[in-house]
Amino acid sequence: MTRRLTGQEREQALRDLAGWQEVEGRDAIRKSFTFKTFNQAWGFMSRVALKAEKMDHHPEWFNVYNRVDVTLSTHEVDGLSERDLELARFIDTAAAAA
Ligand code: H2B
Repeated sequence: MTRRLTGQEREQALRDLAGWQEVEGRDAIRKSFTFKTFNQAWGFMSRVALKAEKMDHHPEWFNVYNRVDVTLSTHEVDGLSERDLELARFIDTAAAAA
């Protein structure tokens, strides 16, 4: 059962996740990643896509050349859930490995 994070849980999560910010006017988090090349950005997106399919939890994202802007939220609860935090942690690991 997925549930929406409490205010306290959200604050703690944002302290733990470096570079992730709250989206204004929406219960969601976002982070922008910049790589050296499109190839690296695409490789990163491919790894995240496979994880997203496995989790059945998908990012909202926007790519221009070497930049990928990622927004995470859980539609099911209309806000942030533990699933977003799990995906965010994976995304940070994938970005660091790119
Ligand atoms: N992704 C995200 N980010 N939030 C969801 O609530 C969600 C999802 N739900 N991916 C999944 C798919 C749901 O629509 C399917 C039917 O399992």
